[in-house]
Amino acid sequence: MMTSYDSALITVPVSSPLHPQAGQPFLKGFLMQKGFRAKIFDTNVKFFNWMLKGHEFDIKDQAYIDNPAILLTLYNRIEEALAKKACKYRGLTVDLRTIGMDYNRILFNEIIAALDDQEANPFIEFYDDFVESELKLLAPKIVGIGITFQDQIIAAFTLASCLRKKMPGVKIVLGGQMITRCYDTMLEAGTLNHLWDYLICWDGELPLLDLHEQLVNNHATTLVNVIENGKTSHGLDRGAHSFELDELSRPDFSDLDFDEYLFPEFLIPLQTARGCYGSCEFCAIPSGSNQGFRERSVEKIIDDILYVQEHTKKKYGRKATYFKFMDDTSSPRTLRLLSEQIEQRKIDAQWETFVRMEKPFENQALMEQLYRGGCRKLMWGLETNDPDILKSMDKRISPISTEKILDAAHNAGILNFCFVLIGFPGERQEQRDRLAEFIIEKESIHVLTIATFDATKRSPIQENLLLPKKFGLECEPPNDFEVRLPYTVDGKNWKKEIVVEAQRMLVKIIKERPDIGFMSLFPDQVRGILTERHGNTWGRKCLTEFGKENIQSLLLSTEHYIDAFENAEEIDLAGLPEPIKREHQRTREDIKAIALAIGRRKKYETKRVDSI
Ligand code: B12
Ligand code: SF4
Repeated sequence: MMTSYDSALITVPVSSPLHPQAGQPFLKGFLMQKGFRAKIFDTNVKFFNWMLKGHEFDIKDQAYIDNPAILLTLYNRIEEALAKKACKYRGLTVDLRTIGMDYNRILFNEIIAALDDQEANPFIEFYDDFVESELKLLAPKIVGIGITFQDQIIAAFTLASCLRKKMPGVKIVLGGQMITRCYDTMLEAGTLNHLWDYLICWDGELPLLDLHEQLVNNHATTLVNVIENGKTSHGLDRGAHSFELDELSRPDFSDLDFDEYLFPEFLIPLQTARGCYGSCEFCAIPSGSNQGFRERSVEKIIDDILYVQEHTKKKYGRKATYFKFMDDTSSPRTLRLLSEQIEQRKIDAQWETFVRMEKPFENQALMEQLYRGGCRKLMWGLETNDPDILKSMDKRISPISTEKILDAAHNAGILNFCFVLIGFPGERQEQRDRLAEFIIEKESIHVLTIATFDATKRSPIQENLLLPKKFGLECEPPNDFEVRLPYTVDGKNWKKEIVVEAQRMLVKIIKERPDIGFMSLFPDQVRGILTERHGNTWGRKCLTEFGKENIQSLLLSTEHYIDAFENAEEIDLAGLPEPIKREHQRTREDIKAIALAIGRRKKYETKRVDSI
């Protein structure tokens, strides 16, 4: 007999199909610990496998790791197969990182329109089948749907719509970063209200537990950070119900089938911390979690690793060895203690994480310790090397320290991935040129991604009313699922200018540093594992061996892209390097929104002038 469940927690497409997302295993682990029966479904990876039906890829073949060029071919073949299947739907494009649809996922009305359009929306057929053949059998009282990325929005509401038809009694709970950021506009518009019963904001563990107490055990509980559909007041407080990571015994991965992921090894998401103690002007990441920087104790992180290794050994006959800490930022102290434990206890585990350019990392001995204790890749918020811009950003790092840190990590064998940010308001061309030179010369930068400045909802620069005057920044109020707000700097469409500048900079960098260009062809998730096998300069080594032609065609298509972009021509995305392809969709969306906003403002100003 099939056991019934209290809840099903569902990851929806599209996010990376190379590994599971972290949210659901954390939520399930906590609910199980409190005595509730929850089951996770990663319908993201199931959707990718559904799209790839009929194509055979021996994804677990270790030859992929031995030879990065073969791995690259594998991912190209997968993307070709995805593109072929996507053609069956009007306006659909799907690759390993993004989805494009005929409907704008950001606008509530367009989301509603997508829910009944079988010709354009593949999720209708996909979820009809999933709900009928898998979910109904479990008879859960609650279905929780996580929406972390904008790319997941249409799939999430298609699932909700299907649940309303096929399982009308089930309570639909939405949570995750998109809900935390956009619950206000959702409530104000009400357009999607028939598709959810509860929204949960910030960390989900405690509010979801309260909801289980109420809906499953019929206990009267005060709901904090839960929005009940139909009620006019809600107990929302980012400072309350903060989840201390040590309250969790362990995240629970048992429902996931790691053989489904499009990745030769297992990549396991864990966390050493929640929140961030930085307060960079442009960044909304800290506002996505409850207040405070909260760390998991090293002892518990080690337990998580050992438990996952035991579980994978038992279930798949081989243990997981590669871990990714899905932190906003990890502290130097915890990473040091963790690496000491891994080394002393001879645990076969490698890991990567997100870090701030902080002084303790300058220390060569610390970096070597981190390497011996499993660290293979660090993702740094470099942003720029210009001291004035860093100060305006309130980044609290210095260029001198930055160089020392990158060199120390490089010398220790760790792969340095840098986030670069172009176009912070006030930035000048000569500052960008110096940054490009710095990157080209700094061989200890192995790979990077260049983003352009966004006025992000709930970032300090957007929230602080005094700052717009200082930076000449003016933003439109957020609508619908908009998290990057249309903005102008000194009345100009700054975004359009800096997007082109960022692309030019990327081309210049790739030309001078084809090793960076080569590495950027690979999905981010495989870079750390390739470092474990081939060292942190595998980009350079492979380039001489196989990559030159690849890079040349990459450069040509990139230059063509920039011309096409400037002239607003139709663009062929195949063959572009990852950072440009990824940014393309959202850039197009943003520039459209900004142009509309400027148009609206001009209309308003003309009206005012006319009336005066
Ligand atoms: C690690 C990370 C990545 C990794 C892995 C992503 C992945 N596929 O899992 C990498 C580097 C690959 C990545 C890439 C991107 N990322 Co990212 N990433 C993060 C980061 C730092 C942590 C995410 C995480 O796992 N957190 C840990 C888990 C435990 O937290 P959580 O998911 O938030 O879940 C908690 C709650 O939200 C809630 N919750 C979640 N689901 C549910 C469901 C229910 C039912 C309930 C009740 C509650 C609930 O409870 C959970 C536990 O408390 C976040 C920042 C952040 N703080 O979230 C950005 C973040 C999610 N990324 C972001 C972005 C924009 C991207 C990219 C689109 C960037 C780009 N332009 O390419 C890509 C897209 C990747 C993709 N297609 O998969 C944005 C999303 C913002 C938004 N929604 O608009 C964030 C918030 C950072 C930011 N810029 O502000 N990212
Ligand atoms: S940019 Fe990084 S360090 Fe700065 S606030 Fe955001 S997550 Fe924290």
